Amino acid sequence: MSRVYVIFIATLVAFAASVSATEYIVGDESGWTLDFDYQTWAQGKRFFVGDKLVFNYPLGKHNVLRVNGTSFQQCMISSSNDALTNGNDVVTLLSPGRKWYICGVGKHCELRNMKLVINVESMSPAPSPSTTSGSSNLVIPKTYGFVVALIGSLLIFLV
Ligand SMILES: *[C@@H]1O[C@H](CO)[C@@H](O)[C@H](O)[C@H]1NC(C)=O
Ligand SMILES: [Cu+2]
Repeated sequence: MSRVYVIFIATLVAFAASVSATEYIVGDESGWTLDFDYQTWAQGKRFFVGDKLVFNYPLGKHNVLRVNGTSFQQCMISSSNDALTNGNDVVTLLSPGRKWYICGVGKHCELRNMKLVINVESMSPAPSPSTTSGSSNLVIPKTYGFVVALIGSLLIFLV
């Protein structure tokens, strides 16, 4: 009986860890584009350390700059900002706190609303190294992982 219990717990932990990091497609189907309301998009979402933001846009049309709050307000681009430019840019949220992202092309930030601010929370299970490939566009909610873990564990328990 105790062996089954150990398997139950191990399965729970393994499943939860493997699917708990959420990948957010910024702007969903619209992607990273002009005149999209990214503040409304971010509303109601909870971002945790280990989650990822994916910025999708046609190569060369836009870019992604991680900036501080001041630069965000003023849409100020400095040469010290490393731009992400490949059109399918994956940003892993590595630390808690406010994170600011703007587009550095033309006046997209100032005039076309290409700016996103989010708050990253620290509470999260450690992301599994196997989920860092960034090739998947699947958004897997945390609750789904838990349900899968629960069902998987129950199956083992019943066998
Ligand atoms: C914000 O970033 C800009 C541009 O990189 C820099 O000049 C400025 O000093 C930064 N401000 C703060 C408060 O760190
Ligand atoms: Cu842009």
